[in-house]
Amino acid sequence: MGSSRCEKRFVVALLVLLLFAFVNSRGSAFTHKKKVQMREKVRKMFYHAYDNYMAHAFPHDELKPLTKTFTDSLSELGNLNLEYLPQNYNGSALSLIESLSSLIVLGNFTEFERGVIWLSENLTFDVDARVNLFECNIRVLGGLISAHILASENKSLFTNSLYDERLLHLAQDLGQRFLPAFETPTGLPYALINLKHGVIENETTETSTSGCGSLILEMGALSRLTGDSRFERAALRALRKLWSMRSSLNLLGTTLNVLTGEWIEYSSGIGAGVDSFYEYLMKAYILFGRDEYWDMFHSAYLAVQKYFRHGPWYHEADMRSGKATYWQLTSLQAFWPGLQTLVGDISAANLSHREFFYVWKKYGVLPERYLLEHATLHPTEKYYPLRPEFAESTYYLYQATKDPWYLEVGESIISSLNNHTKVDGGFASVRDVSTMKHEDHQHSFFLSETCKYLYLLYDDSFLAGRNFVFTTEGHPLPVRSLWHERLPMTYNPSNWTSSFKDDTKATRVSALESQVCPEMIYGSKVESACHVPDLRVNHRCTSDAECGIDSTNCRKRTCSAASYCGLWPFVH
Ligand code: DMJ
Repeated sequence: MGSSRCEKRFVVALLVLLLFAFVNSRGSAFTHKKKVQMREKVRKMFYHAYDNYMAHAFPHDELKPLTKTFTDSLSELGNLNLEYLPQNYNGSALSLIESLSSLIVLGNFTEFERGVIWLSENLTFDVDARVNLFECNIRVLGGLISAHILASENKSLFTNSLYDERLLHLAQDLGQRFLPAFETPTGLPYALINLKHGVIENETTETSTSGCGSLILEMGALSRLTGDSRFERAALRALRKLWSMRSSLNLLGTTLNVLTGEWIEYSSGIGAGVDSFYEYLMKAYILFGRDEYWDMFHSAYLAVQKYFRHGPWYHEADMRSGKATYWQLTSLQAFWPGLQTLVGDISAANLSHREFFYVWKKYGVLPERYLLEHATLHPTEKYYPLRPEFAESTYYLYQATKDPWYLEVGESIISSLNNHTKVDGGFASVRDVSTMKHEDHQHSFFLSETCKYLYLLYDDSFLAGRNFVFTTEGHPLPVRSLWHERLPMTYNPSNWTSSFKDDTKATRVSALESQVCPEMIYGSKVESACHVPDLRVNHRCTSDAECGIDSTNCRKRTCSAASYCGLWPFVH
């Protein structure tokens, strides 16, 4: 009996040792060499996409990788009737504009310079093309502004000529062409604008929350760079109007009428039609330091956590009642853990990120829509158009925690993309994730976002010593004290969560934690975001005392038998 107990102890000790060895080997699985290999894989992916675009589609907007032809998608986004386009229209080199900041992140200044010179000499917005204001803002205006800043910072590297600020002039010209869209009684902009003629007669008056509520980063940056305040004023007026339309629950709908300021679709979530609205409130606060943005974001964030969140998932709800409407996961929602990481709500981010990864693994890539109640694909929205959101969140979570598990997730994303979407002529969208049948389209955000976030996951030297905010299209904008009304003390690399490189030094602080965590009194009710991170960034623990407080329901997390903090159910 005594010896068998001893044997058991020995076996247990051995198992513990093996587990330790396994955990350590997982931790060290990503050696520097492996990171370099992964980075090089992503580099190859980017150039496979970029070179094919340049060979078969440039200067048109996007590549059709199966037929090695092109699509002028920017105008098509807003202009279903192609007869609006002039006959000799050659597109707006959209994928080149989108690639510029990625080329700098990859360290290819020569190709960046070539692109800047070509655009400076050839790009014009004086075309009779009807474009989607939001898409044109995040892709073209954002791409040009970011590239202008990067070109100005690296002026001395230009070999063939001096950088003459031409990208900024182009951005200013484009911004001016946007302004007529804002001339509505509400200040909410039309969704579509003709670049040459302004708002056309009988233009649709319907737009989305993200369409009119996420213009402030690019328009604000344009005003700061040019000294012309009209752009920022227009975007801010629209944002304030939109915020004033929130319900008493601090929720917004998805679509609205720009002339009357009335909601059309009352159901909303954190995905399509709304996503970047939340993102831009938080990022505008970081970029411009205005408390107004933080106040809006804070209220909106609490409302999302309260009415949309169900465990790690986010469903949709009616803005008036807060009652759940659609129980669906959408691919666009996958940006949310990244945004939560910026806020410092790491454990909530980690939980959701794991669920997105579960669905990613189930299908090989993320389907556009997934029915949570039935754990199945949506009957029609089964596609995966090379979206970046899941890679983006993986990048943010790795930056904040340095947990090598996220590097493994990145590896899995990279192999899925290479296995399922790489074709001879570039990277093709997936039409149906259950068959992996392709669609002839390489979206420009694959170049500006998907590849960029994956590259930064393994090599973030571009960011060394600098603070950048990435726009919703992945274009970096520097956080400048000159643009700031008040530099947030917490947005400082030394006390930001990204500095937690060493597990033993981790402390329970998070970016902007002081503003997320305090209790707020609404009437007599105490409401709180109450997030306290777990002691260790990898959520490992030896006792309950090392676990934090869950941000959604404010319940204390406990340490499981497997030494992991979580909201574990009681086992009787
Ligand atoms: C991108 O254009 C942007 O990330 C946008 O905010 C959402 N959709 C695509 C990528 O999926």
